[in-house]
Amino acid sequence: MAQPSAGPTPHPHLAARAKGRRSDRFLAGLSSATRVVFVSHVQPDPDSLGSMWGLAHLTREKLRKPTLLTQDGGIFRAENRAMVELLGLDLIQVEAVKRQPGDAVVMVDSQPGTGRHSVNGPVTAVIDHHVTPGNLSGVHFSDVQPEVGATCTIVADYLFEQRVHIPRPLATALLYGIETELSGFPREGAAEDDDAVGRLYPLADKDLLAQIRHAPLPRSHFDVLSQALRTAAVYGKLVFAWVDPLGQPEQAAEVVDFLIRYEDVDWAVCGGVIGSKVVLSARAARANAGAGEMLAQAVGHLGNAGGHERRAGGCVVLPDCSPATLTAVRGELTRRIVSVFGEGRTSVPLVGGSGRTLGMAE
Ligand SMILES: [Mn+2]
Repeated sequence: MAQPSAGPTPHPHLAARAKGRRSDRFLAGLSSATRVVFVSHVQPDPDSLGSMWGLAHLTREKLRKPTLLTQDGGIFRAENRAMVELLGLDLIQVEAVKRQPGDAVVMVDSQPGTGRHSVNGPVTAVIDHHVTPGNLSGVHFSDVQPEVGATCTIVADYLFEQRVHIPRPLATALLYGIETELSGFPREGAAEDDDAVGRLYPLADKDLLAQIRHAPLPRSHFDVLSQALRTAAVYGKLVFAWVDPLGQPEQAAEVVDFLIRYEDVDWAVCGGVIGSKVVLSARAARANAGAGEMLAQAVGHLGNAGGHERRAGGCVVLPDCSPATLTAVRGELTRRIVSVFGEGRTSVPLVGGSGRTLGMAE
């Protein structure tokens, strides 16, 4: 299918590896599919949403095949909901998709076998940037680049490489996906991310972007921050907070983004209870901190965890919701997190109060 010649030109560093370009191999791997279904991790974030949308657009433009964008679990963060609504993303709950014989499944921003998604069955292609390894056996095409800050960067490269016109809402989504992954300090970004930002920015709707960034926040956002401040305990270079209940699962991440700014710590970890789960989030104040591996080590057999060098998330499913179980799990998680990230067993409250020794008070 002929493409408009007015499309963007490939970046020089992409043109240099024109032989066997990844975007060509990605598209070739889908040539026999009758439909392409895009999946991502649970509670898809802007990077997942932008990546699915970008690859679906590429697939439709270059292969003229029908596509489906799915949503695994809920989208909770106010900014992410605003992104979906304002940019008009068309998502179907992943469990409502009836698999057809000619379907190809493309997973973005995650890898099979990481416990971060509810999709089962064969996956044709994986495009991701997480350090946490998955099971790629049986996957025909994989492009995993942990050094790149966002999956949206990889997807934007494919679109530029294939000279596909990027509509304004999609450019806005890709830009926001990259921006959210590169937020915080130290940046977990690469030259490829900055290239993509520079090329997407002129194409994006800056007013909508501002509206998404400053989406109105629910009251629970402030309630959770208030609780986190009251429970935040400092163990050496770790500040650890516990919130029960969270208003929505992604608030644990909002807490650690807030607490990691404390000048005397290198780590912020938050555990939050929502329904029958404990959601965990971790942030490092330093580069190359191995946050994903460390949180996975701390959580161990209790659940699963993973992520990037500076940012990580995890989940522990509670065997039941009794107060005794919750107390035991909280105690065990606290001990494990303090032993991996903290120093000593004695904590000092971040605000007010006096020091405590682990196990004395839960
Ligand atoms: Mn990502």
